[in-house]
Amino acid sequence: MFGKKEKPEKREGFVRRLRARINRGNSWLTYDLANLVPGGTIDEGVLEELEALLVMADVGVQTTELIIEDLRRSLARNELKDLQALHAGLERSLLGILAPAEKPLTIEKTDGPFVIFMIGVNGAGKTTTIGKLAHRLQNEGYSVMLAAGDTFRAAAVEQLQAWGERNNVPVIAQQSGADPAAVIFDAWQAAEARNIDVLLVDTAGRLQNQSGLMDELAKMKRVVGRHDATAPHEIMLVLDASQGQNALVQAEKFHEALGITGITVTKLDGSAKGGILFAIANRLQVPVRFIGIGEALDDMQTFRAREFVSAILSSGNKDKNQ
Ligand SMILES: Nc1nc2c(ncn2[C@@H]2O[C@H](COP(=O)(O)OP(=O)(O)O)[C@@H](O)[C@H]2O)c(=O)[nH]1
Ligand SMILES: [Mg+2]
Repeated sequence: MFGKKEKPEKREGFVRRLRARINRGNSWLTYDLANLVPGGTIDEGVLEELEALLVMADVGVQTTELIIEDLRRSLARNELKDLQALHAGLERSLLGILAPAEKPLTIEKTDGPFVIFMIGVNGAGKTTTIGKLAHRLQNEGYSVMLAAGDTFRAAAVEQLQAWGERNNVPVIAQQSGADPAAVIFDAWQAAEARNIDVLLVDTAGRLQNQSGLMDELAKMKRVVGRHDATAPHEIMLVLDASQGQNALVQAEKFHEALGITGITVTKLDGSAKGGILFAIANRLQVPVRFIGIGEALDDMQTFRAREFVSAILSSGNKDKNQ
């Protein structure tokens, strides 16, 4: 990485908002573990209730199984004596799943621009994430250019141009209906000519059919590879957390067709659950780069496993971890 680091004080504000926004709604994320254990004794029944809560929170059956099995082993070893021990055991288990997914995006020095494709279904937050990421990369000292590869929807190009103006970065676009591969081909040349560090490529989320979309994305990938065989350097899948298990199904399809290298999970503020992050980390084994908790520019930050686990285990305002 050749840019500057993010500022710690920004990080603190984000963690506060993450805690506040993720602990909303009627789910296990707001659930006080104490309610599970009225008598204070941890037994198989408590673990079963916890299991149901995890599944409801979109952690997914397989991943939940992993967590409960882990706790069951602790129970058998008499390590879950009280609520505090259950809390600690759950925290350790959740962290064990999420920690391997914590591999922040680093912008490597490349011959041409470092190319990032933003892919995902309509409405997942691709264009917004590009806007936030452009802002962030500029703060870190990188020069940025945007490519309007979503030529399918008429408003998509304008939306990206608005983000370009807001961040004061150039946007390469053609009229809607143009071949997105041609847009990317041109954008790469423009970025190379202007010595741009990072080229952020917006893409469409829906075509007439799924294979049409995958073919289009694969063609964009090939075309940019003609300029630079190492590009795209990152294929970032954007997933809407409120889609729950559906997000995981989408991810598997995109991964199979294109080989994703990173994930951004958006709208954790709009989801009462958030458990999908554990399913993603466990099932896909692809790094989670960023998480989004709102529409503002600084509502997206680098994913940190420990921070996330601590945020979801803190129950509302009664934060026992602090
Ligand atoms: N609450 C919330 N809304 C978001 C977040 N990220 C994106 N959005 C909103 O989701 C909607 C769709 O985003 P957009 O970037 O257009 O999705 P795209 O179709 O994938 O490009 C917009 O209204 C965004 O403002 C987030 O982290 N939290
Ligand atoms: Mg878009």
